[in-house]
Amino acid sequence: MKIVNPATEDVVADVEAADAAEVDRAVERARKAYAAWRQVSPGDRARLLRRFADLVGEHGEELALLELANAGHPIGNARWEAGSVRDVLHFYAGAPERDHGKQIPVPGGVDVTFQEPLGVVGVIVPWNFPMLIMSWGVAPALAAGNTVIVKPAEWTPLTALRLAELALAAGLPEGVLQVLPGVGEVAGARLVEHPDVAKIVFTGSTEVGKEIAAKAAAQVKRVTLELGGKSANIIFADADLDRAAQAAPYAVFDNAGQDCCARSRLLVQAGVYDAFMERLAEAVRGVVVGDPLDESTEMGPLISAEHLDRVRGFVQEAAPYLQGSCPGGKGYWFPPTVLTPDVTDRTFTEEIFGPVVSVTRFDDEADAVRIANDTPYGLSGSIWTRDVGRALRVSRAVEAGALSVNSNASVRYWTPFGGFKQSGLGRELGPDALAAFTETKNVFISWE
Ligand code: TXE
Repeated sequence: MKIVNPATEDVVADVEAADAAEVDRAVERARKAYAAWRQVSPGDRARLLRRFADLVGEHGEELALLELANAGHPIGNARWEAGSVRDVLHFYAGAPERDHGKQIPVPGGVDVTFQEPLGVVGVIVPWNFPMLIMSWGVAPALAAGNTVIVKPAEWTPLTALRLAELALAAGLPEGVLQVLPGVGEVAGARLVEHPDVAKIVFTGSTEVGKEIAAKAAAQVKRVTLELGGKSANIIFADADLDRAAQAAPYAVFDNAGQDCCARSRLLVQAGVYDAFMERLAEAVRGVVVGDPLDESTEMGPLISAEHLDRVRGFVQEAAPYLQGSCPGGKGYWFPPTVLTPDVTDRTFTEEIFGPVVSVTRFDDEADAVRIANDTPYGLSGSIWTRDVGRALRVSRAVEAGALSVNSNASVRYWTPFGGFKQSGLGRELGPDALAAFTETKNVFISWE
């Protein structure tokens, strides 16, 4: 597979794609490694994961530059992502030593619960945040005592491969963490179908997620799914309009809109619509799009020529209200774009996954909630208001898994993350993610 820098179109690597037989061999290695890994004492498992985290920290700049060259992320973002991978590994490294289980009072004996690992876990990763999303599956899965096979996206295997090398260098035994680059329909599909893979963690399109869920159901295989989104950014008339308008572009143009949490629907209360749009236009024109290596760059290119065509196709159907600027020439560039479509238009209802925001106006709180919920998705969203009661009422009413009030941010590794409705199944991150990588076993010991 030719790996291309999306900012320059240069080929930066040529990576072998694993076929189904290679997946089978990897599963066999992971199964053997599992027998030993689950016996590693909690303290030793914690120490190994901390060493892995420290190595990621020491190699942070290298990982950031690799992500930049492979996924086109601006250097500032890529550095943050490398730091976050380190932090996620540290966060879960402490878990093996705090896995306390329960002792439940019952008559006739003692009853205890154990959290047992599942076995071999397959983590199928998309191209939008390659190393970050990989760490969300890998860190809790390893901490819980599973072994892991990662299938990175076709476009972006480089940081995943480097992370696997760092895991080995940290002392994780062979076979505990493997990375198998390959084509989704071949290597990914085999991981899903393999009877010795106990669980699949998948982040990607809703379409493929549904297919994986159906195949997994046939084997009662565990799945965690993190799928698409069309999240709402709701601006009430009593909000701090300057702050809300300053933040709105970054709620959707970060990572060039290739973010499942992108607030790609902007809902503005009618009374402040004009005032807000004026501020928004200024903020959008200020978004710095360009060379990912430039420290001042805020938005890079799209991932591929195919994806650029797809995003262009959406925008061609609408007359843009406003477009920012972007470089011409080589690279898959698309400018920050604001649309004001009808709420039934495709640009308002479908995930574009590019730097495109569709704006509409609403009358009151009930109207805002109705529009926000009128979608099969339910991943994230923002509510901008100075009224605490309204913030709480609307937060409870919006059908989404990760909401923020007077903020754009969805992901903090301390807290649970995942979607309502067709945005996913299960939760990643936070303390509860460990439960998704274990089975609860109950043992009763009679004292009779
Ligand atoms: O995703 P795919 P694509 C959305 C976004 C984007 C669209 C298409 O709207 O425009 O999906 O992106 C692997 N069995 N998101 O086509 O195909 C594949 O190799 C097993 C949202 O890239 O879902 C890759 O590793 N695996 C999103 C991963 O699945 C399969 C992130 C995701 O690829 C497979 C990415 C199969 N049959 C796209 N087919 C988010 N939630 O953040 C593919 N794969």
